[in-house]
Amino acid sequence: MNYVGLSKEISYALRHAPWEYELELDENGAVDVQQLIDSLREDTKWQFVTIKDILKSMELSDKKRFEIKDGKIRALYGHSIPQKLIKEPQEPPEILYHGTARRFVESIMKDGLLPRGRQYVHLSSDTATASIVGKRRDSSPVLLKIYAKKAWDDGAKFYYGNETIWLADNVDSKYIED
Ligand code: HQG
Repeated sequence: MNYVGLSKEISYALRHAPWEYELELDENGAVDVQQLIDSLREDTKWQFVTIKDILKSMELSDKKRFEIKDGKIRALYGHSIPQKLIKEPQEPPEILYHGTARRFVESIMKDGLLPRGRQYVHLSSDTATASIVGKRRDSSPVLLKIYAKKAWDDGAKFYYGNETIWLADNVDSKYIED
């Protein structure tokens, strides 16, 4: 079983294109695991996929991308679907980080962090995670320091993703340090 491939396909289905899988996400972005399995099985590549394979791919994964609860599975972050998911704002840590490419920094320091293709801006709780995120786009990424608690105190909304990822609607450049 190609566990990385399975994780990528589930990410695509739950974050970006549930309709391609005839899945309807609830207001939290969750769907019955069995429905997801039935849908994946229509593809010969995943015709024998089981819940055990999904659990194994989550266990082997470098990141905590999904959560399974009460028979339902959801992506914890990364969504681009038009349906805005319900998330409860939560007070963030004092400082968060954002790893990005050098070529984006000027624009970010001017316009702030914008969600771009996704529903939320993605922030990291530690520099190691931010560095991994940034390296997807630049071999020497820039780690921006985000004064998250200050932004929260001023009314900006933050949302918990997982132990290392926080989400925000956007981040004004006055809370960002290059
Ligand atoms: C940039 C992966 C110019 C921003 C990762 C980023 C993460 C701006 C890019 C998760 C900008 C958007 C999300 C502005 C933001 N001007 N550039 N004003 N505002 N940007 O992929 O945070 O492996 O949507 O810096 O690890 O890179 O898929 O966001 O470079 O956790 O599970 O616009 O996706 O997780 O890129 O990554 P993305 P991201 P997975």
